[in-house]
Amino acid sequence: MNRRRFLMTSAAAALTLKSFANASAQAASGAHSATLTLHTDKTGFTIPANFVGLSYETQQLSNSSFFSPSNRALVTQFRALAPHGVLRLGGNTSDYAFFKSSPQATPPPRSKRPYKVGDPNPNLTYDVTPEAIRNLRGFLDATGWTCLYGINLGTNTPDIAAEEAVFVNKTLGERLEYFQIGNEADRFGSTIRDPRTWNANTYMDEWLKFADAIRARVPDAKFGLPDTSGNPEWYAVVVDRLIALSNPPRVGALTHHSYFGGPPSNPKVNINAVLHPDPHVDKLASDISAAAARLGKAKHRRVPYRMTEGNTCYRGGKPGVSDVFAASLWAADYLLKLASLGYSGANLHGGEGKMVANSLGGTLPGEALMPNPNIPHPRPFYTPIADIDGRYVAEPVSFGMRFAQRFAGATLLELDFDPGAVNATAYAARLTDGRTLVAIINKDARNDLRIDQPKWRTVETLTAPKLTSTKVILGSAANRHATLVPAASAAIFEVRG
Ligand code: BDP
Repeated sequence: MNRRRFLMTSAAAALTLKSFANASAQAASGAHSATLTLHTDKTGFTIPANFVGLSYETQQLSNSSFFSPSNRALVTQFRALAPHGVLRLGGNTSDYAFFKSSPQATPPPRSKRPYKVGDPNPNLTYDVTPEAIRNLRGFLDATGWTCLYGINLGTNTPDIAAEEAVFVNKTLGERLEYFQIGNEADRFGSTIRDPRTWNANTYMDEWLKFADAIRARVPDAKFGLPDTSGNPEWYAVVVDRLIALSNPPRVGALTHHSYFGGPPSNPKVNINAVLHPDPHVDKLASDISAAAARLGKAKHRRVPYRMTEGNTCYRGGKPGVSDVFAASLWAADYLLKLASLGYSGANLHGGEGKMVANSLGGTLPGEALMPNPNIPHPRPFYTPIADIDGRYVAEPVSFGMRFAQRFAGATLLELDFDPGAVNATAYAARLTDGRTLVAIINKDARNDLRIDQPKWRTVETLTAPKLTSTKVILGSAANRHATLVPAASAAIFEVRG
């Protein structure tokens, strides 16, 4: 009995699966062999059923028929993405929203501040009406999704915030996961607050005033915070402050955002870079998981952490990177990586071009990089669901999300994966029905990856003619043998035998 056979048949938990292609076969086929050891007895995190999520600007609510059950084509897109996802409302525009509780209600006065390129126009204002919230409830019911609801901290009052929270809580009911107050407040020092005094502590002073006003009227209210752009010092301060309170607000999750890079003009945001491992992802995970563990220890319960807004390239995405097949592979890998790092979910940002443009001062700077910005294209470039000529279109990013969605509800299994020189990643998990899946994402532009698992069955493949293709094929390839994951493609296998 050779070593491979012994390990596969032994009662020992580790199931070692080694490829057998030899060097000459490699040279002939151009494929490199991977070594994969699956530890079926070593479980990792269980991926929540509602792991996959989308993030939209709060200003989407200014059009009360957008998130509405009558917007059937959008309902269909959401359902195709995930049967139980999480819709997060926030973004830069959330700090300019006005909850218009009655036709007579008027927004609070605002202090004047200069316009700053890349941030919302200081005069941006729009109404969120009770009708928009009622329609949002219908939309969530129709999709099976729940909501993280962002409330304006930047240009609001605690009283109006509480008024809104009462209505949202009552209307969304069990479809509301938690509130968030303020979007990327760690950046307020360069936008809507005085940089000389703004810091994590002054943020918490303000945040607690809002949270307390809300709790006074919605005693069970739960909150996600600090929803920063990723500044680690803020989690630490926020957790210190929460631990010090005798009667702290309920925390639904610690949250942060993360974009691979940006802005679109940055040459470092390119296909090759987005497909390579990003140490920033691990750093953010270690910071937020440490903060969540510290808060959890003080509260004697597990505190979830969630990546509530992110994508390939901030400032609306980059043409040729955010809107092509490379972004599918990026999304598939990024979501499964976050799941393996214990995140409770991830919301990729998008929505209507006008709303995301408003979040950036009125334009999508990526359009300046297009040879012809008049040809139809997703606006913003990174959006998972685009509105192109009045039709909702599933964009490349959303196919990566659908790929990762296959793992929703599953428990991750430890695996040692050595793809050699090939730029590939692998994730394994046991589904609730007992089946074991392995996802292999070959992000290498040139090299095929040989896996040679004749007993495994391919259940899904994510492919496209080229990394720059805008059309993506997510195929269910049931029963195909698992021998190869070609360059620039991904596959999910069911482990058998
Ligand atoms: C985030 C903002 C969001 C923007 C996005 C972007 O929260 O409103 O749309 O960046 O720059 O930081 O694309």
